[in-house]
Amino acid sequence: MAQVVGIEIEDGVAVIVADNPPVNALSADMRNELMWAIETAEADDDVTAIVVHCAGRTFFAGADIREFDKPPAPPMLPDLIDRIEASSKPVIAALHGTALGGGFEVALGCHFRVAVASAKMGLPEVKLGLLPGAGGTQRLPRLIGPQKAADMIVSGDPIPAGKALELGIVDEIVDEGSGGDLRAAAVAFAKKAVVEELPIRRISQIDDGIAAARSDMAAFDEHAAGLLARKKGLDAPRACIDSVKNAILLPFAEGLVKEREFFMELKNGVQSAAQRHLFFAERAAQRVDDMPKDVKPGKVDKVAVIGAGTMGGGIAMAFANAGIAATLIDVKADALERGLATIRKNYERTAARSGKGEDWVNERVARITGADSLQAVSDADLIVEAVFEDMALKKQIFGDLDRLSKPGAVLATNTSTLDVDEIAAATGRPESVVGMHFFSPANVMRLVEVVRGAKTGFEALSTAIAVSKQIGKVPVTVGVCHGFVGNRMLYARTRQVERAMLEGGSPQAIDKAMTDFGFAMGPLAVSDLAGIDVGWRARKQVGSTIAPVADALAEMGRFGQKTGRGFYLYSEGSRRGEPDPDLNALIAGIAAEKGVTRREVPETEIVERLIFAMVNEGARILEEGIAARSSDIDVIWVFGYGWPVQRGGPMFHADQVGAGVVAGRLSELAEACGDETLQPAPLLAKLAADGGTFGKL
Ligand code: T1G
Repeated sequence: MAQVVGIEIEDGVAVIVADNPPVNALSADMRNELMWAIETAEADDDVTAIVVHCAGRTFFAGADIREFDKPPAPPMLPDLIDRIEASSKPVIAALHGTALGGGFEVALGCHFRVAVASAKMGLPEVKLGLLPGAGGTQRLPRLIGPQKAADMIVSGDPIPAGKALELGIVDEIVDEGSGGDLRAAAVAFAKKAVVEELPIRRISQIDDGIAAARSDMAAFDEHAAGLLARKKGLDAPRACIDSVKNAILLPFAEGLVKEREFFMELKNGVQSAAQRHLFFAERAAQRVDDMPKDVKPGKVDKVAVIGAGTMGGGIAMAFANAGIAATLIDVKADALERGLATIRKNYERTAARSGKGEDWVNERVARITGADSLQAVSDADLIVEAVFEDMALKKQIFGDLDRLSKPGAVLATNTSTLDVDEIAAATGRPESVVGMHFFSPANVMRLVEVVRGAKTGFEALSTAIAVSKQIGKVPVTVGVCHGFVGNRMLYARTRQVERAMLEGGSPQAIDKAMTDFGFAMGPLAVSDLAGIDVGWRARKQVGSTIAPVADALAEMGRFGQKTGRGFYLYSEGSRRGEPDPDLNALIAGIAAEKGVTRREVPETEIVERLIFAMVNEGARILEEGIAARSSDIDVIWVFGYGWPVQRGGPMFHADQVGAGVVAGRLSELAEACGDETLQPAPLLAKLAADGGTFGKL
């Protein structure tokens, strides 16, 4: 039996110490040995109380997600937790790090909980397409009330120890700042429980919190409806609510059985498989396979951002939010002033929404300094160029940066499509040049495409990845091509959106097809939101003609929400677009010019053309080595473009549909629509022929 659990006796207190790096996941071995430990401690007459403690950086961070696709191995976690709770001797959980999921459920099975102030705890299962499956939906409502429990379980977000103390989840907080030692505090608490004969508190037997709720189910249902309002298309949140409701209405044992049924149904469903895939894909995406082990990222204490426009301002905020001092540079004084004013307005809006005060706004704003000269880059460890998409301008700026920035500084460009190698060639230090493609709004969207140029050095690459993580982003390393990965696939989709419109699909039918698929917004509504002119300018840079309708609208000054008219009409102050009866005639006119025959385009065909065209482009991207793994493409589309998490990403989705089906439909559509770009890419055709999957490449 692998030794992941030990027992150390201190003055009659059995300290059970678990040690299973990196996060003390509750693997089968761990569960086995914890069961042995609790039974051994309880059977030992010299033991008067028990502490459950974890070595390393965190208390149990949950069940071992890697085990979910294997046959279940006893003891099952709910049984272990029931055994802990049944102990006749007081059991104290000593919490540090992130007590999450099954780890938090173990803590709830203990009779008392002591935590360091920096500890966090929660039930993130919903983010894996699951629900707490080891009693969490039955114990937490009994401890803090069903509505507060539902908030934690449906959001999946952890809470700090202080909040847990307020809620009555934690009994004592240990202040490490004053040298408090968690283990010693937990042992002391255990001794106190014995000396003062504290009644052993088994949460499964607490009823008053839910008895009150039982008499007003309407209140719970109303609260639940509010929690589910923004969870359209997701199975797990609904199951979370139903299971919490069972805690109110059913005896504990029955509620536990139902919880297990919900858990197994979700675990075996495609939505959880998709979200578990993304959990590991997000982590894999941060690995660069050929990065030498001894390469260390550079420290980034100071960032300079060039260009005070929407992107530059958002990028400066992203660094400031993580406590990194940022200098926002714009040689045009009015642009700089506007940019800084926008940043302040953004923080004021956030403060108003979250109840933070003026001091918080001023403290954030103070982290961003304005400057009107490139000289201001001289002491920056990282410079992010975020001017508009003009190659000549970017090359000129990088030539200046070469002269003005300090040795070893990382020179990053936020270009969304242009050739990073060409930009690097404008400097004498191409090894320091890398792309860091942020997504608008840059202070919100988590994706950063880290673009590795042919000459980008490992130090610069490692620094860009590490600092992206440091500011809470999800970095994915990609290669150089027009549009890198995300935008290149977006162009493939845009081409099909436009062709579907010319052939007869209305903007609202196309958007509905995508929102029915699971996107929060359809592509045309997104265009109106971001500004049709943004794509129009980028296409003009490269002479692209894939979007004749969008280009026609832009040339008419119909940029979308910002001008009140785009693909939809927006009444004053409204962000909700209404169909424009004149648009159909405009589209029909362009179709006639291009000799396109109009027809009814079924929703299924719209979905297949848009999604399979993206998959096809993803296959080409993999063939060319622009993305290192198919799961990187999934991460890019989920974190950069809002691909529905319950569908795991374009390549995961293609694997669910089957390469043969995708390739077959693409061939048919290429024929029927006379569009050669829809012919299956060689890699896709090969997977179709071999019965392979992108995930197993
Ligand atoms: N199982 C297996 N591996 C895990 C894991 C887990 N629960 N959590 C992390 N890892 C791996 C991760 O893949 C990475 O591996 C390494 O640990 C470091 O993780 C019954 C059913 C704890 C906040 O959802 O949120 O309990 O890449 O890079 O940034 O009701 O990991 O090095 O090979 O993320 O410091 C519920 C998931 C499970 C927590 C640490 N628990 N983990 O973040 O490190 S379901 C969770 C996290 C459950 C019960 C249900 C984070 C972290 P590698 P990392 P980090």
